[in-house]
Amino acid sequence: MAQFQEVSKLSSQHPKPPGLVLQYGTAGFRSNAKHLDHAMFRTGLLATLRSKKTKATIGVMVTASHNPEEDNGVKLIDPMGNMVTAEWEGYATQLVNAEQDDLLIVLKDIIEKETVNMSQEANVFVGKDTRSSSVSLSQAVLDGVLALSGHSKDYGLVTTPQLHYMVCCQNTQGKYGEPTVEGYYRKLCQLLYSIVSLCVCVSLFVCFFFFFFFSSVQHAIHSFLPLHLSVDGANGIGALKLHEMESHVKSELQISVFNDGSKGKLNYECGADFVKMQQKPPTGMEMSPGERCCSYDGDADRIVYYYTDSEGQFHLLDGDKIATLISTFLKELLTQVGLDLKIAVVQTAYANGSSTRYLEDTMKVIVRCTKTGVKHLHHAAQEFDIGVYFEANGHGTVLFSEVAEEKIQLLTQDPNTNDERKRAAQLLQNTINVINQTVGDAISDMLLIEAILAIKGMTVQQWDAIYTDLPNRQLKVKVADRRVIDTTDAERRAVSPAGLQEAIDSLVKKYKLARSFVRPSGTEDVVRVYAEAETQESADALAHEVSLAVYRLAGGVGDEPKPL
Ligand code: G16
Repeated sequence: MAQFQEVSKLSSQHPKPPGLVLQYGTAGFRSNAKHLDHAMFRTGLLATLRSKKTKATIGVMVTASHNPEEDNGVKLIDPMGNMVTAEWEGYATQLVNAEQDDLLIVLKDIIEKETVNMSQEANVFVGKDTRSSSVSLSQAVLDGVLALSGHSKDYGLVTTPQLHYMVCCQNTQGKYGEPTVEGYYRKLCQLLYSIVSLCVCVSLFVCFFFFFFFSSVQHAIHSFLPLHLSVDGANGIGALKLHEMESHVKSELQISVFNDGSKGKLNYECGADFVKMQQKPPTGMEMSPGERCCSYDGDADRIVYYYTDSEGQFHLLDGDKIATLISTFLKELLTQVGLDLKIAVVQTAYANGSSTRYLEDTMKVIVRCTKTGVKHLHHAAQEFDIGVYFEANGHGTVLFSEVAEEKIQLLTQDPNTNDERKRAAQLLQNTINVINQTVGDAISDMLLIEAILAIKGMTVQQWDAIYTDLPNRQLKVKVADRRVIDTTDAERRAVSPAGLQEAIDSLVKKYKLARSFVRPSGTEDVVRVYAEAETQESADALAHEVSLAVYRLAGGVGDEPKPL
């Protein structure tokens, strides 16, 4: 077949280094950029097959997100904007790791297994982050699509969630929105405006003091706005996109962007991952006491908030605090509209114990725990009418079932609904629209959080005070082969190597309110160690002791972990 001849010809321009094996990790392939050219070309091939199979547009995002500048990676996006299925992750692994001479055999094998109709048209959307290596790597993806005669659309520099959004818009024939970056801003920003306007109306409605104080709604809006926020763009794509978005929200939200890529290095001492792991502000950020700030990661799919108090102490509001704020808000609105919808929060083992206790005991919402990786959380969240999912690292969003969306929409149109209920339903409807339901999205999450804080008249300090985090610490340990660690129970217990879990159990017993687990990272060549305890000293000591156990029992390399 002529198509396969083209694959052979073009793949020789993107040859696989013999013997190199890449693992499909937590969010796709990720490695030093110099190992990835063949992987990108072959991902282009696979995306084309997936598009033919599903008769829909597929997305390929070239990014290594929170990893250092020299790394790169690829995320594959399925028709509804979610991650590809586990089965296709398996095909991706086979295709990317096939030696050069076996490529066609593996390709044909996938076509046969999936009964892909090769005469079906294919469409692939491609995007990239700001890494210098992303230019040639995204070209390799486009070459892969071309080799199988697929059509591609190169969106160039976009955030990962923007590409997820485009794919979903395209495959829903515009029902989800317009598949352009402008369409994305319009959808998200208009809603911030309407949410904030509604907020003022609701405030006026419930608080007669304000009603008399402000002579008109118009006056009230202007007294209230604009909100102000400082954003650390991690020297990445998020900063570029915030500048692009500015004109859409300038009268509602004034954003000061730091680490915008004009001088600093991507993710270096900045960004959401740095802030969460180090529990300190990013460099390059000007912060005044009490001022609300947030950090994005390298592809703007994660966000964490923070502030410093008058004593200069740093306070982090991570994914757990974000999930709590959003689910509280949604639950209150559901009560106001009188809808009995099942709401749940999905977390991972990294969720702070205090957050889980607060959600279960005080808020009385269902809490689920899954393995790390948004694909797992997304899947679990789909089981509920409203599924709020957030990893502690700030990666998350909210999913509404079709039934939930329909019920809410019906209420906004029901002539028998009283004004107060209708207003709450409208607010819920607007909230749905501001949320990027395809994947975690720093920009969308930020706009939602800003709107919620405005609506509730809440300061960042009040938000932070909803519950107090247990002190915690995350460390990384280098081992010869991190696959020696296998886990169970949503990664909360290690089943190998022998003796490791027993060692962790006895270390945990030494400290009050303590918990610890280890797991191999799916994005970096390290083992991650998490510990929490009653005091920071205990959490630090426990994390160090567990790191030592990993180093000794799982084949640590380099120097032994040192106490903090
Ligand atoms: C990716 C995944 C996240 C995960 C993170 C860390 O984030 O999308 O779900 O939490 O990696 O994963 P691991 O602990 O396995 O290294 P990102 O923002 O880097 O794409």
